[in-house]
Amino acid sequence: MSAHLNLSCKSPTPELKPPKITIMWRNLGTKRSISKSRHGWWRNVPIAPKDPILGVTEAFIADTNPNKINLGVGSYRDDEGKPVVLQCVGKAAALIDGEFQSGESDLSFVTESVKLAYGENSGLMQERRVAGVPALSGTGACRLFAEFQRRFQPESSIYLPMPTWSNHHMIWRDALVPQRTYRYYDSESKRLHFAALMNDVKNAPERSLFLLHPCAHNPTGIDPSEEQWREISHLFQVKKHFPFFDMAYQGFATGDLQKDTKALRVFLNDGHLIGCAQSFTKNMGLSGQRVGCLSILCADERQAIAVKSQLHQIARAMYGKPPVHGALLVSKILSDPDLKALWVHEVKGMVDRISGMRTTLHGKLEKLGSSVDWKHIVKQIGMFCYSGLKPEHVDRLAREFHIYMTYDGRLSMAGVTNANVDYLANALHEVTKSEGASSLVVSLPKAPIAEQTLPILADSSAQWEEFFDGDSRQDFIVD
Ligand code: PGU
Repeated sequence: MSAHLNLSCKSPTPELKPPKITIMWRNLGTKRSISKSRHGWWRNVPIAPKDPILGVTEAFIADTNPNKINLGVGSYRDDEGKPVVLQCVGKAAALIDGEFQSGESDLSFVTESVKLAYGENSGLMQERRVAGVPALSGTGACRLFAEFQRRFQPESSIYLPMPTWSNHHMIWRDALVPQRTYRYYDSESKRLHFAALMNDVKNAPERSLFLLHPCAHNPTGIDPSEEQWREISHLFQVKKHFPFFDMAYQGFATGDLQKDTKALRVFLNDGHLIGCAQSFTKNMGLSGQRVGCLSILCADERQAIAVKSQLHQIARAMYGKPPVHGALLVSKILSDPDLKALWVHEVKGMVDRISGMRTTLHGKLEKLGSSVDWKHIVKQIGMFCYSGLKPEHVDRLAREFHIYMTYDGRLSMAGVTNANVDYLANALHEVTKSEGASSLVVSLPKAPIAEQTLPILADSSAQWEEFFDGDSRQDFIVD
């Protein structure tokens, strides 16, 4: 402003104003007008709702109490509550150190991942019918598939189990794929609601796409038995449905990586074409590397080439290619017999620790004389216990005991250790003292979680209650 005044003062006549105008034009960009336009662009952007899972970690980090426990996110921790670098990963890292990290590592990573999911001896690889691409972990693999679905089955919906991993709703919402749900869990018996599931599969229009958790279902910790998978697969054949398996926890259901693929084997034996998202986040402890694989089993090699080319093209416009370091680690471990044996052993170790903690926690609660029936802690499998704790319990646990979990009462058992299990058992006993034996019944969300703003530490549990009406079957469409 002062520059403008000084210069204009030098102008002897009004005709010499043009340079002054130029300067005035520059001066429009003064502090005030710049800041105004900067604020203008995104003025209408509201703060995004907290993520139901990641928001729990944020609240945990902000808590300074030394007794705090994070049972929110499903990532493995050792008995000291620390993230684990598996020995096989450390050894593989030393072996690939200095290796030229070119795009060529893709091939062996995808081949090894597909063998792990579809079976070593499956002839599918020789038949070249599997279109597989590396993906940005399990999330990225699901997102890529959702995008592929929208492009090549634009009229289709995705059927998601109710309940499911909350991000499934957001992934398919952002891909603009309409969502439907199918019943999965019976809150009263805390078991698979098999009859309802079959009913919903049967009543879905022919040629529907279903997302299935092949093992260690998140959040319920309940999987169909092999016999039930056979029945589901048979019904899928009759209805010509497409199964998309989201396998984020291979190994965590039984401790045996191969046994955990039983759902895929059943469907493959029945001749289905399938899709599969694989994640190495949990079973290799590679959370920071974002390593995953998306594969689609096609009718023949020609189809597989076309599908793969489309997957590559979709990924190219979204993020190019995933980083190769994690994929190199995984392919090294899967292709080296010694490293693979070590990995298999370490997966078993993680699963045994979690199931040991289930037994210990259950025993402690019984010892405390809890009136609540906690048997489901030991009956459920995988990383989570779908406890049945209500939002008000979750609230109290966070406020009074500094114990954090998602509002649906899901506890990540991987966060339970010998050092904190007594404290946790006491807290659980304390907040459920007034409950009767059968009172811990989960209310299932009545609408897609992604559609609503979830309270993280709600001031009143009434906000949470809005999400529930006890009706487990909800159909909804995202426009
Ligand atoms: N699919 C399911 C069923 C999952 O539970 C998860 C992770 C993923 C896919 C994504 O796997 P990434 O390999 O990590 O991309 N669910 C965890 C982790 C936290 C989160 O929401 O990302 C959980 O706590 O539910």
